[in-house]
Amino acid sequence: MSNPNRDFMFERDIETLSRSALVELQLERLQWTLKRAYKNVPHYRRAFDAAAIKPEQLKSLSDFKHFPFTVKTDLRDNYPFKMFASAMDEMCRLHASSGTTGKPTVVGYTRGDIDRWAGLMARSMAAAGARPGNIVHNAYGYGLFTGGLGAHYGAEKLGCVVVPVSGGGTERQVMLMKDFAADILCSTPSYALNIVEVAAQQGIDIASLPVRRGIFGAEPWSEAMRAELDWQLGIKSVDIYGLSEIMGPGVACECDTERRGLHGWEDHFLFEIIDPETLEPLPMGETGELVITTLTKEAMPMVRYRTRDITRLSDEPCSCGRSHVRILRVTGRDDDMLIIRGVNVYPSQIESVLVAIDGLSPHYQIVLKNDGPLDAMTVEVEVAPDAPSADDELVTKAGEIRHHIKSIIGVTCAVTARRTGEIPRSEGKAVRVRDLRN
Ligand code: DLL
Repeated sequence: MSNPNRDFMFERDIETLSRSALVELQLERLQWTLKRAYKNVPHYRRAFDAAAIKPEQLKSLSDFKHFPFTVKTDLRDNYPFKMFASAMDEMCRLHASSGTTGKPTVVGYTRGDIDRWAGLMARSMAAAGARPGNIVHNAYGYGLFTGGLGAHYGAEKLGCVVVPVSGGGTERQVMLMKDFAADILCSTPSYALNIVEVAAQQGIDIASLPVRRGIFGAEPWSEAMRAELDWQLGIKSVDIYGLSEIMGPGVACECDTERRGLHGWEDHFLFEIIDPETLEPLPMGETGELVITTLTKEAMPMVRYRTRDITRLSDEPCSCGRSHVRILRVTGRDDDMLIIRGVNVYPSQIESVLVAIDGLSPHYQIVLKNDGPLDAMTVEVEVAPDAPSADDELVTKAGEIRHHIKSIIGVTCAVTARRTGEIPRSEGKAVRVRDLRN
């Protein structure tokens, strides 16, 4: 007999649509999007005119490569509302992402956009193993960040009971997870680790609680971190991806059948991988920058948005039966890539090495400084609470870690082993890199 849980899908017909039907739907929706963008958004009209291309010239998906890209500075240049294709009285929500410098990036939604987003989050959460009636402990931040409200509306749409705790107040989170018997934990992976640690400090065996799935995203994390979270929490951790400019969380999500790559919802988005140097589209399976086009967004259509996220696509069939392409784990952004003595390194690669070493906690930070004309990197990592931590023992441990980083990633760096509590804890997206360069 088939397992009813495993076969559950939120929108089976769409999730299992044939490739040819998906392509046909994408073409129709892309033509609609391009026309709407050109007609309603002066930025797109200027950009298409400069590229000497009109929406009507898109006859098949292969014509799309002639359309211009959109980049983050386009959103900043059109701050706050000039990227909108809907009038304010047709809209119902604004979100914004803080950004490290200057003005935030503002995004807007119509009522229809919010409903479609809730549907895609419900689809994602169902793929991750959430079921109607489940209690969802939502520790993504509420507010301008899309994580909290995105997961909230999705969980409700799926028929779950949401506990809208947001981030922070970690001791109380542990109490609520236990007392309300949450089935599903939604948070950044780094905040989930914080919750694990605080539970241990309170003498609570978190692995014995009923929670059985973690839906983790909003920041890069490694397979090693997944193994750690699965084990510590006694759950299956699932990766969820999204970005404010495109919608928020739920652009893509892993299924709990394979947990190998995130199904990107192709009825609402068109995914491309480009070479970030030449800007040419790359064939299926090659690694490059993810470029996303929205196909159903009314308030803020995004045409060929350069995410800066580095990944690859896979069209290998998935045993869950979903036909939508898989986006492999995003290991970092090209603007997060560090070049240390000529070697390219992503923080998540350092994480993979650290999580695999005995006697360490998963709390780490990378500190960058100038070393003459070069960049110098120091990895600061905490030893596990029960590990030896006399001064000389920390020095020995640091030497061992340095050796592992050198032999696995090939980069020479300094390492400082720290005692419990010396690395700041995350309540949302973790700050993995402290950049002290001039
Ligand atoms: O982080 C939306 C989100 C909320 C996704 C909750 C998942 C869960 P932004 O704040 O606009 O939106 O940040 C988007 O975060 O371009 C990636 O660089 C990174 N990111 C998001 N999800 C993942 C992930 C939300 N699963 C930026 N793995 C994106 C790696 C991720 N990086």
